[in-house]
Amino acid sequence: MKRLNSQLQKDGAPLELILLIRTLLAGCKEISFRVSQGALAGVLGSTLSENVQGETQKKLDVISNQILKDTLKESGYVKAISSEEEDTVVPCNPNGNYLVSFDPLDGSSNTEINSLIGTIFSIAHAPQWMDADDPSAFLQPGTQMVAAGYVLYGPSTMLAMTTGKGTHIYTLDKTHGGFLLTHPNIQVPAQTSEFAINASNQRHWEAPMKAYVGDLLAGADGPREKNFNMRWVAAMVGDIHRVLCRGGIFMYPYDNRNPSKAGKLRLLYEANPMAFLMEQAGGLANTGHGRIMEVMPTEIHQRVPVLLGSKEEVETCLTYYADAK
Ligand code: FDP
Repeated sequence: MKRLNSQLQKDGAPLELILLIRTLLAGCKEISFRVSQGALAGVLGSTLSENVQGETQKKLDVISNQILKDTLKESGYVKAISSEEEDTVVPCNPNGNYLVSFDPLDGSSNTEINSLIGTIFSIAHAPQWMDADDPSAFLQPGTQMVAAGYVLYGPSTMLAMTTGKGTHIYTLDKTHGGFLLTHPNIQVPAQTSEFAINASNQRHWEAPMKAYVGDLLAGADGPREKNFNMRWVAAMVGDIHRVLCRGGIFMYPYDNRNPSKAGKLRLLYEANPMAFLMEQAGGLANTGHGRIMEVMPTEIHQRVPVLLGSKEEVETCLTYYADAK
């Protein structure tokens, strides 16, 4: 079975990017180990890393953030980091060539119920003109990403990643510690009869989303003339993994609970990396008003509405937005 390294080489990734990805994944393997300790993670600690010893009472999302920060800072490849867990950017090596953005532990409320969680990341080139502590360097549209992916900490630990040459899924072989290519070049089915949304927010949605989901729920008796099934892991990384593997549409739309927030999910740490994976697997990723990867960020913690998944289903959803104009 092919290893990560040879697939990255086959996809033409430059050596320094490969080394950076391997460094990042070394941190994720340690997170995987700590996550697997579950409730014991705060009690037993780990023998894997010195740098977080003594901090084992912290929550797993804080520990995960620290692991990734330490690992990437030491690598020398990274000029700056932006993390969902940090108020502002973390400067690293002033001569580093890359910027890394991540959500260290997505769906962290699932840690309490031993359910799916994961790390989501993206990598872009560091502009030469920037200072390492300058957040504006991160304000690039998603089209500038050179790699993106997630590591899912589930019954097995899996990596979904793209460097722009298709989306590949790997499984961590814990016997030798490497990621093996188990699902090369996956393709999201264009059609689906499965959708994912937190329907408890229905009364807060905009009219097009209410109409679209209303028609899905009407099933074979409504205008869609077929029944749909609903799934909600409540960790984006788990829901997107399902959509990548067997199709579906995932939505966290704009809602009017807090009009100052454009959505719940973060552009840099969640929406953009998932959009890149989805598009590389033949799916679509949109805000309802345009392609996610073309959104020009105005600040690093920006939120966006997210509609992504099976191509034809996303297109159908978008017709409701177009009709509302
Ligand atoms: P969480 O707050 O648990 O980290 O990142 C936000 C996120 O999880 C997503 O992973 C998930 O899809 C969404 O929030 C779930 O939100 P709701 O609790 O509103 O359903």
